[in-house]
Amino acid sequence: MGRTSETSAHWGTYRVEVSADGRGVVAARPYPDDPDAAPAIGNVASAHGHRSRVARPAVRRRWLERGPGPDDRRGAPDDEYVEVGWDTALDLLAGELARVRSMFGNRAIFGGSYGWGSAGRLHHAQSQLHRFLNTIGGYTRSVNDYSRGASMVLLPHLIGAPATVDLRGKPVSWRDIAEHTDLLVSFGGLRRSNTWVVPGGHARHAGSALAREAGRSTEVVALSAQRDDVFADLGAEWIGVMPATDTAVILALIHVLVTDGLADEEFLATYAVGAERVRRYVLGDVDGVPKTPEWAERISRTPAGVIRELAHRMAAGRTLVNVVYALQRGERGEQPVFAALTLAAFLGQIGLPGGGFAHGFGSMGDYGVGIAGAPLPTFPQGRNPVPDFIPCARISDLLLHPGEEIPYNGGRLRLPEVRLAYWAGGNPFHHHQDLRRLRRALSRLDTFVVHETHWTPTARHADVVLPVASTLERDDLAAGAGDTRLRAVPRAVPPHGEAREEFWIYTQLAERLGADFAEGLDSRQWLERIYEEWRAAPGSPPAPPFDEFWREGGVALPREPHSDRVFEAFRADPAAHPLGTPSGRIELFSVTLAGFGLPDLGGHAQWREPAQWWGSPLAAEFDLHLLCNQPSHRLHSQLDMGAASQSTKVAGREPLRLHPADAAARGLADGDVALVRSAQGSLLAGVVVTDALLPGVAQMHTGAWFDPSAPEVVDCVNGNVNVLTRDAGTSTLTQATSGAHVLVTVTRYEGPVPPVRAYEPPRLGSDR
Ligand SMILES: Nc1nc2c(c(=O)[nH]1)N[C@H]1C(S)=C(S)[C@@H](COP(=O)(O)OP(=O)(O)OC[C@H]3O[C@@H](n4cnc5c(=O)[nH]c(N)nc54)[C@H](O)[C@@H]3O)O[C@H]1N2
Ligand SMILES: Nc1nc2c(c(=O)[nH]1)N[C@H]1C(S)=C(S)[C@@H](COP(=O)(O)OP(=O)(O)OC[C@H]3O[C@@H](n4cnc5c(=O)[nH]c(N)nc54)[C@H](O)[C@@H]3O)O[C@H]1N2
Ligand SMILES: [Mo]
Repeated sequence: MGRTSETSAHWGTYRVEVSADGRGVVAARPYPDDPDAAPAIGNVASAHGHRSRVARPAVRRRWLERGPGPDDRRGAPDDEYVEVGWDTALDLLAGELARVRSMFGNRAIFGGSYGWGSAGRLHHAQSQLHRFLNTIGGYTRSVNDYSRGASMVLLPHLIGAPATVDLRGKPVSWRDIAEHTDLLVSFGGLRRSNTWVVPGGHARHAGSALAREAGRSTEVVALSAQRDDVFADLGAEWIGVMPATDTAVILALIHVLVTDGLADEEFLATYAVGAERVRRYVLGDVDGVPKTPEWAERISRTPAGVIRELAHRMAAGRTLVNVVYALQRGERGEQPVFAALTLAAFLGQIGLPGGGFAHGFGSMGDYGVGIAGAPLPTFPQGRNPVPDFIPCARISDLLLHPGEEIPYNGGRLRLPEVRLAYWAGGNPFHHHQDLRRLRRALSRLDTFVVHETHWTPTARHADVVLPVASTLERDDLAAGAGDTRLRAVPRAVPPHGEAREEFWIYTQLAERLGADFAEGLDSRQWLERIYEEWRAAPGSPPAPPFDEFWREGGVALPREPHSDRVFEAFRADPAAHPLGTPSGRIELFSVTLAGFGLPDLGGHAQWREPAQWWGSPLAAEFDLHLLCNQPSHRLHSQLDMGAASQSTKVAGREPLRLHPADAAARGLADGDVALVRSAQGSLLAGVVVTDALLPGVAQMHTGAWFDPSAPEVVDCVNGNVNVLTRDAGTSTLTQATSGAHVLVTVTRYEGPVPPVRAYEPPRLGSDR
């Protein structure tokens, strides 16, 4: 029996058991006192030394032999890599960075590198990459995220930037709900499995116990196309709504409040602008269409009587309106957020304890835990002198349309000409939409560089792949926002094969390029430095010197509740504490947004038909609405080859859930292989029949590794939903991802079923 070692991931804090020789990971086990440990821990041991680990630096043979340049064979299943020594790899890469910089300037390097990487304050993959690129003159960056990209751009116009930050960082807490809230209405389910994940990880999973506690005193209603979308033990009431149609239901709720005299006129007059415009719109004065519950039923299939009754219940007591992130991750995804905020304003409870508007319950594990949290140690990134950027979900547009302009947030962005993309800590073949289009986009690059622990599909599209040490193979510090403990995360085992810390890689590259990345310190010294700088900073809690902290395994963080909330101060005195909007109030009609004159978003919340919904012309051919949401047994695509993730697979690939009527109509039963097609692409999936879905709705999790090894059959044999989704911005305002859903058609797959090859490394040759 070997040692055990404490570690931290985005899916929690747990213990790994090291093999007797000290090199391998035998088991990973949750702490017995973790009230809701994540099943994803069960992926760690099997994935750690898996054959899909990148063991040595590798260069694509075609790039090595032909030099940098566009190549439409990037990612071809039979593409060969040449394993090289570190010196060769670093010389080649430094030479290529120097070439791109001198010929095209630093803006030709795309270093946005979106992705979650792993938990850890020092070895944070993006911070490390950004710091390195800044030391050599900067890079084209990306802004916003795939999680809440539409809301991040929309909400500052409606409530101002500080209140937008609060909505994520200082929301109404589960305790506030337990104490004050009569009714919690959530658009989108409160999924327990989503709360297993917290950016940076938490010492223990506190959220679900708090949710359960709240569920004892507060009525919970969830509107979703899936009945099992809510904590099973929350006793929530389910209201079915077809995907992407919530806005219609919300407008009808406002309609009832207005027509039945339930709107809080005083709140609207004091704290909001534009209520009159909304009123005229919902009454139909503007377009001749009153937004009645009957109108909403025709769009959403939610019964009119249910909507009417819900409006009355919401007005009867303290009500909190929650919107999960997924609702805005679709075309016209701003509208449900805009409409729900408007609804909360008509109810008049924004800024009251347990009332108002929330945007994150059921989406992230730290949401509503209610601890303010101290500042955390960070690795400084330096300054990026390059002004160019894209909203992160416009990556394919960037590479396919250099020099062109795209509309964004009321202005226009010119897309720079990028020659080299450098990715560390993300998996665009997991996160991006329309993977066929992404492949075309990546083929335009001169050079694609990827740092990875595993041969992900993204690594398999890269020209230079550098193997990096995983969390278990390096010393780090970890904590998430609102955490109770800053933890030491000691290295459990030595790096796999020839993998190295990214810190070392950037130090070496910077040296070759005449830049200074490390300031003369090694990574252990930097760990101590960021800890000591944090400890000395004003606002940090009392903490021991580094050596003692490391020996103890961590230090407690204060458990203060949130204070100085923007909405509370605003409610108490709107003149003294105006919101950061042009009017200083909640803008239910925004003159700014209206003034942008955008074709797909106006000054107030509106029902705008998205491209992907059951009523669209496209639905004549693609007759099922597929929800593509977060996986329960992994984080995104991470460790998909691990035991827990693999235990969820059906017929050896990602499951597709279908309503019994939809399955029967297609001759499908549990365990069958289905062919799923959209206007964008096709995949194979394993069938699960369940009455937890509305008829006409299907569901698959994101995160199965893209497997293009049988192109004559489908685009992905392993069931990666992003071959199906459409790469269209949420709107010309926000330009965020619209990956949450897509219209599809499903049939029985009759041919011989191709094997899944996603977790095999590519063909590897050697220069030795
Ligand atoms: N259709 C659809 N698509 C979606 C979504 C959806 O709902 N539907 N959700 C979107 C959302 S919200 C998000 S946040 C994104 C997530 O997208 P990503 O964050 O890109 O997904 P991950 O699988 O977490 O990718 C992280 C990668 O980093 C690697 N990694 C881990 N540690 C390290 C490290 O220390 N260094 C380096 N270099 N690499 C490391 C992992 O092996 C993994 O490949 O997906 C988005 N995509
Ligand atoms: N276990 C686990 N937890 C995770 C993650 C993970 O990969 N694994 N990823 C994390 C990340 S990065 C993020 S951003 C969050 C995302 O958090 P969310 O966006 O909240 O998560 P999803 O599971 O994509 O969607 C939640 C639910 O919304 C419902 N839904 C989708 N579209 C609609 C709609 O149009 N109307 C209604 N009413 N409901 C709809 C779906 O039924 C879905 O189950 O999750 C985080 N939590
Ligand atoms: Mo996310």
